[in-house]
Amino acid sequence: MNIEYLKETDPEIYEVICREIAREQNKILLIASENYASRAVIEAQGSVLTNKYAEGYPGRRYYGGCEYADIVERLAIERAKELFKAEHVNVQPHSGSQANMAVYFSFLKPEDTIMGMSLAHGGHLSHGASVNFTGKLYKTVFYGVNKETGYIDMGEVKDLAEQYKPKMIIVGASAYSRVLDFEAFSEIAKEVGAYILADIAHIAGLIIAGEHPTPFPHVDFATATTHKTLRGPRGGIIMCKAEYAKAIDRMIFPGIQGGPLVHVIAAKAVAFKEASTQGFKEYQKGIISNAKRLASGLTKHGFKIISGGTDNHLMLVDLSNMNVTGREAEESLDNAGITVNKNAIPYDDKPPSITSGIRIGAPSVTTRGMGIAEMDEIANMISEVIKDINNPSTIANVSVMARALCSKYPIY
Ligand code: DSN
Repeated sequence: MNIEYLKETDPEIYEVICREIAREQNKILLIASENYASRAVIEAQGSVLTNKYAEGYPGRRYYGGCEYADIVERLAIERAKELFKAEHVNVQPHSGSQANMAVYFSFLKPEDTIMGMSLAHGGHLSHGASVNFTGKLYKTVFYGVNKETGYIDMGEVKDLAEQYKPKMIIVGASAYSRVLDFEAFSEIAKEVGAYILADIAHIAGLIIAGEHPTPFPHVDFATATTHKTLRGPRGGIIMCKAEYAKAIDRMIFPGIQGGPLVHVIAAKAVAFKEASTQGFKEYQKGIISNAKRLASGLTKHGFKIISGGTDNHLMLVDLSNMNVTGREAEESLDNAGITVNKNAIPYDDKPPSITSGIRIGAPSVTTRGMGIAEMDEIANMISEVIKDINNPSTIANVSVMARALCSKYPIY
């Protein structure tokens, strides 16, 4: 990465970025929501478009000099519409949470009831968690996963919807390894007269590639982030039916945001172009086969995977039978050169700062070209660390192996 001007101007930040590049290169990154954006995405995001104010929408701006911002945003919108087969797209949300906020604020009033997946079972903060604005503004009802199977219990979803009559049902997750049945959710929403929002932040790339069912035409709205399986810049996006377009656009600007981040929108457009290629489809297939292989490798080593495996890019590992907490595992694995995040498992008896599990995802290792054989190596390394978690020499040995593996797969 060429950041030579920065070296002259701000050696401290330059140094930190160099160290971050080395961290990303030298560790096996298994955080399910992260990825390595392409150089082209990073170049667009690092461009002079950051200088431009462009409040409004293409052709209807509140500043002069927006002719190139207009081209950028129109390209991003058209590419996203094509990829997701969506009637309308807004590419301005700065994040997934703001995308969700715009949907809620457009169609709900405070005290309305929303129903989402429980954060403790793999849902997301912005789907009604009590510590989030959604939990403070709205009444909330949560569905979860079945204790025995680890799958979402659609019978429970239906019963809760009938009982609480939510105004909006949210289908989406941050730590659920199975297929989301958008059609079944939408049937339930129709039956109780609820709007339906699909939050596809984690699985956007899989959906584009046809590796997960698409939410459209079943849902009213879909929100996503662009930096997870989609592999673009950090940011958000809203897709919706044409009838909701005006309300959504007005809520993003001027409702909850000011000037769009034109440089990020340019990088989103680049990512959408990359996502339209056959190579991207193969990449998404690779993510799933790597995730499945990691899950089966860990299972062979005696680890319990919630729901018994994965259909997507991630898995939740229950460490209770290993007598190790998620926090201990996260720390020791990172010291061994393998970065994961501690994660509550469904029905966890430990607090979120400790947890009984870790979440593992395959997008980043797949981006750098690793395949089945490497997944087996990684499963072995994880097993060695967790089973000998108090032994510094095991951690040191694994960190040498992790670094050697990473050196075969440069990220940039
Ligand atoms: N924080 C993200 C994740 O890690 O899944 C979701 O927004």
